Amino acid sequence: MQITGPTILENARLALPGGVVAGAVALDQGRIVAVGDAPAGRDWLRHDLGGRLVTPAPVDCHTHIVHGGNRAREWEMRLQGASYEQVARAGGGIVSTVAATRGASEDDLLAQALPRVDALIAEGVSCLEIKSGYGLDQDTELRMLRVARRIAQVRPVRVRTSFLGAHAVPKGADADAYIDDVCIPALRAAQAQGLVDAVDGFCEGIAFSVAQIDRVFGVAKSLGLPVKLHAEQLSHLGGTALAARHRALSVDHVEYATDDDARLLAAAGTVAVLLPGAFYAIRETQAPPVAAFRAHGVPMAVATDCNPGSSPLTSILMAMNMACTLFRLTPQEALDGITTHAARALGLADTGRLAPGLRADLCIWNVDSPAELANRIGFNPLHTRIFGGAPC
Ligand code: DI6
Ligand code: FE
Repeated sequence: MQITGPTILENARLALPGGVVAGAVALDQGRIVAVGDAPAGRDWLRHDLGGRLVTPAPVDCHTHIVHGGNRAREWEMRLQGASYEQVARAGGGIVSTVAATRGASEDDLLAQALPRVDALIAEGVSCLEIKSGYGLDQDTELRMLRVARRIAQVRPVRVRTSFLGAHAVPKGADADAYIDDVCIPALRAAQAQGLVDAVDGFCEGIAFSVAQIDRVFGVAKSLGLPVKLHAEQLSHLGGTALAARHRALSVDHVEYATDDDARLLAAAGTVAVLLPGAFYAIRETQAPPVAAFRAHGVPMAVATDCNPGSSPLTSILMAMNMACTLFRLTPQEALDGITTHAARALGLADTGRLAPGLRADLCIWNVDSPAELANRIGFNPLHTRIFGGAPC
């Protein structure tokens, strides 16, 4: 498909938040300029989409896609019966990826990440969030963030970075000393170099306490950076309430969140990011409180959590499928979750919806409905990806 000037994509099914309508979408100069009825006048280039579904391009709002090595061996251990927490406490888990990441150069890390990035782009993803957190020392945390920024220079995709120094306690370190002497100084250095868009943490028994994360968030605030948090993934520790108090962009995982947590999130305007790939891969049995999120009006995003341990997933369509099958989201909720609410989880107001004035980041699919998009497993019905107005 060619888009050389003002263009109308007509005879389409348009996925709007809440439902699908028949109509057209008009693009000009990299922006969406009309949705619904095709504008008249002007010389528009016209493409008949033959009734295909047009959605906002997916946004993967939670990934650890930059990392060294893999954890296939640990997966084999877990297949023999070890739990994710047992493997972590035995020196596997996040800290084993830390060793592989520290040992990799910037070019190595980029080369390892790109095939995963390409898999997401092939499914239409236009924007991805990338976290640090496998360095746990200043050099490596900054190296990961530089690689994340480079990805947006070598591929047609936007990248939002999150500093995740508070991801795990390095082997042999004291958690409090690590936060004060390594994590916070690294955050300040990364921010000074323009490498950080948001600050994240892992609030969990095998990671950091509410008080420790609170210190990191205090520094984020003083630097003018928004926050987000891995919270209530394996147990209920109170991270969600902390994040709501800091008006976080998102809380992520939230399997063990409560009805009270949902109320706090709604009041704070914080997005709940559901990560069904991690739920699946670690054989979690407690599903997030979707009914409470719905009842209180908490926006639910869906993402891959692409990482080598708890969610070795590089398919946003599979994340959609799993959110429906495992968490019983409707396909429409799952689609809103990988578009509108995912953009909001990154604080992005210029993408994630089909609306005039937004960036022309959209996908044309060889399907009729969100259900058809989410239903098949391992099948990619992408017809055309349009990124900032350009098919690519
Ligand atoms: N929760 C997760 O699911 C990932 N990080 C986190 O805090 C797991 C990362 C890993 O297992 O390497
Ligand atoms: Fe994660």
